[in-house]
Amino acid sequence: MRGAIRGLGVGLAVALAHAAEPAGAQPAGANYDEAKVPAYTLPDPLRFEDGAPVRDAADWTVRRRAEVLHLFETHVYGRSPSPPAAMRPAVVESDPRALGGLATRRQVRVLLDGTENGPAFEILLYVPNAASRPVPAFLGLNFGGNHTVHPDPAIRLSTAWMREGPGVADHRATEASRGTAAASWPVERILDRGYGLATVYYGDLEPDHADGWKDGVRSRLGPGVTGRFAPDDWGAIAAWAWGLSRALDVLAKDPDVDGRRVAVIGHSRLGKTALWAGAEDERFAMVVSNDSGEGGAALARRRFGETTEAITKSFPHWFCPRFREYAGREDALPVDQHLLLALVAPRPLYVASASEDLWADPRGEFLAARAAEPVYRLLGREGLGVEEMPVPDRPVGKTIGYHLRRGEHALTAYDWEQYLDFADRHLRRTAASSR
Ligand code: GTR
Repeated sequence: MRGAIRGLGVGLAVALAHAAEPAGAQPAGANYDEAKVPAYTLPDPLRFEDGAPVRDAADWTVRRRAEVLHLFETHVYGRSPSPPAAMRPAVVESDPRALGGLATRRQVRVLLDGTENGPAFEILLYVPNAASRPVPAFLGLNFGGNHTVHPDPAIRLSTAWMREGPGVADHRATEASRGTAAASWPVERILDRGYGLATVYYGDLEPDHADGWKDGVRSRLGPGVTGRFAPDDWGAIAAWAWGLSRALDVLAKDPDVDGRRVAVIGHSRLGKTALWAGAEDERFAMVVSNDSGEGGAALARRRFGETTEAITKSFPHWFCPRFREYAGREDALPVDQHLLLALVAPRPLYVASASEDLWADPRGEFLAARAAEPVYRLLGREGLGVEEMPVPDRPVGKTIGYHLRRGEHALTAYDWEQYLDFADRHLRRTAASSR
């Protein structure tokens, strides 16, 4: 660890010197030495595929943005289907005095083909009772079932397939798993700050394993029913992101939620998912990526920590089949992750890293945010506004926010506090905007 510091840019050297706790054991066989990061050239966000310059906001908004989106669809995440016409939400539980009166709780089962036994997912929604409605809200997928985000006994226990873990028996959730992820979901704090919170179990959309597509929306709704996926058929990340957009369809019709002020958030693989959802769906008013790493906010060309080879080997189902062709050939990629971040522009974007999470390449996440800035500026927004990577626990940024939290790979109360402050800056109704 110490040796590696020599090759670092000044900013990160300072950052890591400050955070000099030894990083938790990072997966072996990866490069964690900045000095070994190969030279690379990033695709220019402000140049069309044919080499012509993107001259102004209209050029970006009308043509270049669509070009970049198409490249991610056909080379990284895959093409997703349009919303199902027969989709129908059904409120299965609600209580106006949940959490001791702090919130209104609603649980909505979204029937994707309109039938009770068809593909479906469940939204758990909390709306603060003290705030004037409709409220801005955060929407995020969870890893272990809605019942894990809070010990509230009224949350319906998920009956979907679960990865083995605490409180899970034979891939089914048990009562013992209630509230086990509460540390990542400070529900009362979010409500106290005047925001609603909506969450969905990502496994409702597709169980997260190589054959998960057989039980998920990819086989029950879109192409790929046979399992022979075309090179640009949607992967699991695209399926989870598609689910976030379907959840937004429902929230946008909820009288208590302001559908124009919904922030999409995700941690790690669900951070990659939140970024793709925000890139594809411009209805999301703000996008938050927490420690998303490779295939998320981190630049692939740096080959630092997890690489395209490693991720497509470990999780072949996450991306479209064509993405595997770039394993070890990152320079041949027609995109890199700064372009994914640029697709969120001019909307507020927050990228966060953790100092010990080298597998996710914190510096690569910061550099991608910085490299997306020219698009924000072209669209009249200040982006990060800093050149150097900040030291730990010192958030920076304007319309692009960034922090390097001291510590491990996790979504913590500290991270949420920064996202709530950022949302206050960008989503709060000002006197002018509420007219
Ligand atoms: C790791 C994976 C990362 C990240 C992480 C997570 O196994 O290599 O890309 O997605 O999982 O989602 O927790």
